[in-house]
Amino acid sequence: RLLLRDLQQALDEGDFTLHYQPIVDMQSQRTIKAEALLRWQQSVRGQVSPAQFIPLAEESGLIGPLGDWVFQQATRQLAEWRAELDPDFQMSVNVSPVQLQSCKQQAQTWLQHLHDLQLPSSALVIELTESVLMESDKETNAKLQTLQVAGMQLALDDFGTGYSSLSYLKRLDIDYLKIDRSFVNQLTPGNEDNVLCEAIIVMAHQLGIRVVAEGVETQEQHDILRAAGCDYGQGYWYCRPVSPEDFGARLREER
Ligand code: G
Ligand code: G
Ligand code: MN
Ligand code: NA
Repeated sequence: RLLLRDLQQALDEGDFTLHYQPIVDMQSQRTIKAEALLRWQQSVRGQVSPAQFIPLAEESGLIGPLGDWVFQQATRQLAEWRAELDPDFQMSVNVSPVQLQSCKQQAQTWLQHLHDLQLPSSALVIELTESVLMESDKETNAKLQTLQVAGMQLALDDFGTGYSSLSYLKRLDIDYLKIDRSFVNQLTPGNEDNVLCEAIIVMAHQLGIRVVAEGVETQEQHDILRAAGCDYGQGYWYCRPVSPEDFGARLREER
């Protein structure tokens, strides 16, 4: 059984790492952003997925310090890549709704941190799941608005899996919508289900929202999405989540 003690210890001893997965421009297939993904290599269990330990971190309050660590690590890496390889590079970070709710000064803390790194807020994309929008209280909305006014961008993750409502998209002024990989999986030429992805893309564009397709695993899926006007792609067909060293090497090769 996964224990809070193990998580706390992992944080104290530096056993968490971040891997990065490319987000590519569908037209040029250039890597223009990365999503930071948390990894935990545990001595006894091996790799433990965030899907397993994030809920425990949320229940216990450890999501605060853990989320801070992710933010600091990802932004430091971003500053390095922007300075060395691409001044326009962007980083996407997953943020738990509980993390947003638990820290009163979250927006200010993040903005100050970016300022210290001399990073413009627009270099950062915060990925939220629909649960944030569904349950969001006044305070959470105010925090998100503060971040957006400062230039930070918001992405709605796993789109299509929850109780999606486009009214949320408008209300929060979402910048990116990430089509969940369960939809992208189904894409095959001539399949009637393709209209789902196509409709999402058209609607998003009409609302001024750009679209990222997640879980692109085949060239066929890439071609269908590209033809449908999808802006960005992410998935094993382009590249798996990789270590910072491997990601840097990939960027260097592309640039
Ligand atoms: O890459 P992977 O299969 O491990 O991701 C599983 C889930 O964990 C995904 O839903 C992803 O959004 C989430 N996740 C990955 N990294 C982080 C993180 O740093 N913070 C939070 N809150 N969730 C994360
Ligand atoms: O929920 P979120 O979208 O943040 O999580 C991203 C998750 O998707 C990570 O666990 C990442 O490892 C995984 N992932 C990325 N690309 C692919 C893909 O092409 N196929 C599958 N099955 N998973 C992917
Ligand atoms: Mn995500
Ligand atoms: Na997702």
